[in-house]
Amino acid sequence: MTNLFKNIRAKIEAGTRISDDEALALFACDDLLAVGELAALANQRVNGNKVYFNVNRHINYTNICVNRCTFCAFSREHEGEDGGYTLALNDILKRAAEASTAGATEIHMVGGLHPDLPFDFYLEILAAIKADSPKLHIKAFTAVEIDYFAKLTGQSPVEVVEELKAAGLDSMPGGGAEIFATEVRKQICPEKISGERWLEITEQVHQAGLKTNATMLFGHVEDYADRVDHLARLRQLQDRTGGFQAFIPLAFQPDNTRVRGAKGVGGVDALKTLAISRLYLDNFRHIKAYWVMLGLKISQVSLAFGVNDIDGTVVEEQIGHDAGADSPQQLSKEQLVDLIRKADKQPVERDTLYQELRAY
Ligand code: V47
Ligand code: SF4
Repeated sequence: MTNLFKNIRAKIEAGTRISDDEALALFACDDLLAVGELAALANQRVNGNKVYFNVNRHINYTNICVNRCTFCAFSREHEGEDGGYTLALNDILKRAAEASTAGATEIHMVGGLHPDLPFDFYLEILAAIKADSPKLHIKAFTAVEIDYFAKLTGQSPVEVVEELKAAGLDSMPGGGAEIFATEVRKQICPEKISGERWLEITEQVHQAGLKTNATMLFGHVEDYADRVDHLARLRQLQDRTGGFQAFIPLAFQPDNTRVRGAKGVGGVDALKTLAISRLYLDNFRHIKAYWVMLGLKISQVSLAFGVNDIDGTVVEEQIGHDAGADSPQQLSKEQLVDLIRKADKQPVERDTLYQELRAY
């Protein structure tokens, strides 16, 4: 084992990448602190002591979804079902205006695949938010929605992205990636686009000039080899496009879901997964701890395990909370700054494209 750590340290110092086998060995090893120390070293070399956060607001316009992934406690089949909803355009605009007034720089907007809403609805939302609050960056939709809109309109994903861009889309979040391996997708999201399709559409989005993030939903039915395969495919795509900004491992929340036997993610697994992501994804500058799913304490500790981004104020979150996340709904800027400072790091407020707005 010591050889493993020695070799990886030498690779970090030489700026060469770790192999799939080494990543697997790290997942299998019990020495969390040794993995974390290496990840902290790798992070320090590119990001120094800075930890980024932003002031943002999530808007989930509808939870009606034709996919019904088994891990998703958020979605409903139709409007009449208990808890089913679709926000009216005015409600969406109200939330965006409130965000803008509160100093937000970003709207993070995703939702279910609604069977009846026309593509124009989404174009209208983008254009109306931009008209009201031109300075807000709109980070919205994922490869899953792009594929759905393409089917809905008979257009290619590239044509869909161009229309969304023209209406106001500025970048895309990293959702829908889950775990790329086909066998895992069959169990947790049989209706969702394949991992290959997610990667193909994301490549086209990058080519169209939009930055995106990438996520990995972990802690359900996948094994370590599936996680490494997921990371490997992301590293390859990033080599080709450079279009990913941040990687965000999402800790699975099991309540109200239909994933059998999954117990949720422990702190050790969460920290190890974040640290290995930092070590393996040498071409991703930012590794993000999404505090909604990880909880505040693990998120804070992760800043010593290779993480350099702690997401934002969020304000209203449905997807994780419907599945039992016990984190708060929102954090103030002051709380984020305090959390980062107490981890002995320098808080830096950023915009969506990682331009530094204020260092604390
Ligand atoms: O794609 C669904 C996940 C994602 C559960 O890009 C669940 O900046 C845990 O992608 N337990 C949406 N996770 C959230 C997302 C995201 C969040 C924050 C920042 C960014 C970013 C992206 O949530 C879905 C799915 O993978 N999800 N159900 C659950 N029970
Ligand atoms: Fe629909 Fe997304 Fe939930 Fe899957 S994760 S059921 S695609 S809202």
